[in-house]
Amino acid sequence: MERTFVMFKPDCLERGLLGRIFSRFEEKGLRLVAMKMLRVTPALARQHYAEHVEKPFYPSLEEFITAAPVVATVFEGPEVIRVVREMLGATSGLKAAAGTIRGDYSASRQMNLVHASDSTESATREIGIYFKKEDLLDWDPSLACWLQAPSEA
Ligand code: FUP
Repeated sequence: MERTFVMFKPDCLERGLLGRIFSRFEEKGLRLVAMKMLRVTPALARQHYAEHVEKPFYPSLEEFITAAPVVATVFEGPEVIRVVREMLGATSGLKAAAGTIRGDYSASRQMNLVHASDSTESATREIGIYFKKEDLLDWDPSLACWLQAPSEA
């Protein structure tokens, strides 16, 4: 089992798409293990996007990500890091394939609705930025036995 950090960005909440997009994660059968609503501060944005802070697009990215609340979550499942990245599609909504979240709902490179970790290292780092260990809940949904065979878990 893997865990990944998934953040529903300000455009998702401002556009009233949180429920619709969140339901895709539920319908896929991914297990929610942590969730909170917060406002990203400029300091938190610099920490989250550390690799981008020096890039020309960063000031605009920081303005966007701090402009309204976000919903930060952690999902668990087999190969969940790759699975969620494929559900999101390419970074730009203009390039993301139809059928992906960004392909279906975003027409922007910056306002692409949802962030998800791209590797085990970034998942560990990002989960650690937003959540304490005790915020991550171990639980076993009753329907889990209809989502994967025991040998797959
Ligand atoms: P992703 O991993 O798909 O979230 O994309 P990146 O880590 O490459 O970029 C992080 C965020 O920066 C993206 F969500 C969108 C934003 N971005 C821009 O606003 N302009 C750019 O030219 C590239 C990325």
